Amino acid sequence: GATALALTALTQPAAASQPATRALADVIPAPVSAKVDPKADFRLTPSTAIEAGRGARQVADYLAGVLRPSTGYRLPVVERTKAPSIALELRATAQVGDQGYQLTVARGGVTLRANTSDGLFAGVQTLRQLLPARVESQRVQRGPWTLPGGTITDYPRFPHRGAMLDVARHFFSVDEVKRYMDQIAQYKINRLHLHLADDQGWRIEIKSWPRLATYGGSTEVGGGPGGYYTQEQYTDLVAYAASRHITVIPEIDMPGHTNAALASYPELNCDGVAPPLYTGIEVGFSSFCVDKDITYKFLDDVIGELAALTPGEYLHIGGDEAHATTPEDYQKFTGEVLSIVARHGKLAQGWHEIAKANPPVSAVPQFWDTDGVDAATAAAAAAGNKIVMSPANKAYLDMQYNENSPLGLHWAGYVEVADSYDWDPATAVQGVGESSVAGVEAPLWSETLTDSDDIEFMAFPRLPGIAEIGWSPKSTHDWTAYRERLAQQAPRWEAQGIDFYRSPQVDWP
Ligand code: TNX
Repeated sequence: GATALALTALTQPAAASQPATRALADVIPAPVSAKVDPKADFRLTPSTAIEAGRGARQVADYLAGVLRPSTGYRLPVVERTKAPSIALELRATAQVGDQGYQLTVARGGVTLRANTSDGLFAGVQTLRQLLPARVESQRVQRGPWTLPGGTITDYPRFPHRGAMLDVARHFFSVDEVKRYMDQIAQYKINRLHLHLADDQGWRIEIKSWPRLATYGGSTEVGGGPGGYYTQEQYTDLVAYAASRHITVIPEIDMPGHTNAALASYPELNCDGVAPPLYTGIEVGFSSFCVDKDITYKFLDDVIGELAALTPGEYLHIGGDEAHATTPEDYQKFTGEVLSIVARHGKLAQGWHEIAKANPPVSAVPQFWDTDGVDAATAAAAAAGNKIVMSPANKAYLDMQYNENSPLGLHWAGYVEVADSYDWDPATAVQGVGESSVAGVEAPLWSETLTDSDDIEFMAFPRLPGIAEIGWSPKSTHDWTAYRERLAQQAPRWEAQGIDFYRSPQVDWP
């Protein structure tokens, strides 16, 4: 049982590479400000409590859940205590906005303050990284559990810091998606964009058009069995994301990337003939039938059901690589889809091609190209639209690291860890300045990926760098310092069972 484990752990030597106390600013993403107080270290003990003020209970329970397995401490979550504690307080906190926090570590205890529970959750991720890496183990480890003294004041540069997972090319189970949510939340990623439909598969149950999932979801790249989420499973995923303070943005890609839907319902095709299911990796060959009324009835049903499953403000309407749709048809189609989304009370995100369709100012084009030039995206920014930055040669997690990488593609180039860290969202696209940037997103396309091991090998170590680019002040951006902070994440990933790429650009411990 737990006691036996605790005793075994006590007899194991601490890893030599892990210093007893971490440095206050050795966190990813780098904090806005860290004022060290070397006399104010705080040590967790078996009698430490977690104090949760009004509105802080959920984050406090999450923190306890992170700390209990490795410390073996009880860490009761209480409303008030005189015992030394980690206190989480939701209260007016200057400077940090609606996502930031202030964390003070003093001899007598730790105080984490924020204006919102999102801010408290972000602060908990910092607190967690300030403890020794073995805190991430699922088994009892030996202490000491010392937090470095001082105060961190921290808040994000951009509100939107996203990851995207392509569950269409290969299907990932509910548990695999939850695992990725847990991993990205550590780096203050607050959006998970799920690419739910593409040529190779439709992955969300739509009750009014059931064959989308049962037939359109029945295969994947390479011919495997595919799969789909029932609405109940999807709701569970959305709730799990919310518990990690992540908003899910569901994508139905269209008018291209739609073979799975076209294969499921012949009436959606201009010629009334359903194409076969597709298991290859070409893009740009499919299109919804822009001139048929049933296309818009279908989309109204699909978007209606998806909107009802989505507590977040945004639905993603895809719109990329519509090479089988004429420019005129694309304009017309995208205009219709944008109004359907609005009718269902949602705002639209879409790949940057949607900027060509006169989107409303609330729509968010997501830039994915590699050359940093797109006139329509620049015009949208000038009109007041916010842009999400995902330049493929920097932010695409499915690009191979080098020519020997066993997974990934390289159409946007090879993207080593330093490359993915070497860009600035405020200068990534000509004509789109800092104030037009909603944030960053790291897409992970899954043509070559089949399980969590594959996801982790591509996302780690690049995802933390994209997260830092989205969160940290530009003034902290420095590869030489970053690669050292990054190296220190490795024992944490090992303790979490994350199978990461040991890039030769980083001196891993
Ligand atoms: C391009 S860039 C795509 C996806 C592919 C990806 C592979 C963009 C919006 N679309 O359909 O999966 O490249 O890297």
